[in-house]
Amino acid sequence: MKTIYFIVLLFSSIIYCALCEESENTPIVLWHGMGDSCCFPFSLGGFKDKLNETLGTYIYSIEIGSNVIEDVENGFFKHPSEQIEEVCKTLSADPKLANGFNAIGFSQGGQFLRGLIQRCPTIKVKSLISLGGQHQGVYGLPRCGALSISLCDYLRKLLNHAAYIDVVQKTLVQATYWHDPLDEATYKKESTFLADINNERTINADYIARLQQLEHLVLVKFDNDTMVQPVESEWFGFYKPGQSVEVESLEDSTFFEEDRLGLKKLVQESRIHFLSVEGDHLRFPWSWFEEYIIEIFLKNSF
Ligand SMILES: *[C@@H]1O[C@H](CO)[C@@H](O)[C@H](O)[C@H]1NC(C)=O
Ligand SMILES: CC(=O)N[C@H]1CO[C@H](CO)[C@@H](O)[C@@H]1O
Repeated sequence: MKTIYFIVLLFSSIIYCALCEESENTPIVLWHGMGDSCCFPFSLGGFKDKLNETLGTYIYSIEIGSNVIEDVENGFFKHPSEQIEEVCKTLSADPKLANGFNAIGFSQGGQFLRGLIQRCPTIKVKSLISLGGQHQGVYGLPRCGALSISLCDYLRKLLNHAAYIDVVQKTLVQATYWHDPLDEATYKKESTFLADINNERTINADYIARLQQLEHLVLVKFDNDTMVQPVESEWFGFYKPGQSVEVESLEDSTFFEEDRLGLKKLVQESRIHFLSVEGDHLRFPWSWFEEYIIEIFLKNSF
């Protein structure tokens, strides 16, 4: 009897260890926000090291261009579609990512990663974590990252008056997700990035299929965000059309009702998660990130 018990114990520990090996944590790809870069030690560089320490897995932080200066500039001036194309090639060629990865987007990096998932068939993303991403765009840029207040002001005025002019759409990244609720028709027609990845003009069935392959879509909203207007965009909500005061949630929107992006399925299957955290744009305590993101979405348990 004792021997059988011992053998069972031995077997279960062998099985246990086999699972142990398999439960190595999934690699992670990071996409930084506006005014930031892949690798500043005080922001994503440090974040990457901390993640690596905690999870012991491969972390790749996306860099657009050949150095951090170009990387920051490209966050303002290189069209998201070009950025996505470049990133699609880089990630598809990385053998360490071939079995799939989790993706974490910071601010505009959130909607760019979503665009990447929808457009790049040669990568496999398990879950997308969007930290303050603007999935219905912005109608206001009260503060804009590393730029000075006066430059931000200029940017905002420019966007308010000229966001949908061809040359601005082509040269200013933030114009490509400028969403004017007073003129939805022009936004849908002229936005060269957001209106496309949100299927506002036509329904691209590939976009829907690829988004629906995600295990989880995690949307994090910063309750006291002073950079994003309206902040509900971080949860796929936006202003009700025709005005810029009242906001509506994703589930109350026509966009959801028409199911333009196939999000109903993700909602029904509880694969879309609306998380909020107190604090300004991208200001979250590491302890919060560990408890609500790492433990739940980034650790492979069995
Ligand atoms: C942040 O926003 C929440 C929800 O709107 C509010 O309850 C809280 O008091 C705010 N915190 C700060 C520090 O402003
Ligand atoms: C940048 C990076 O991903 N570095 C390391 C993270 O941790 C693993 C395992 O400890 C290393 O193999 C990576 O090179």
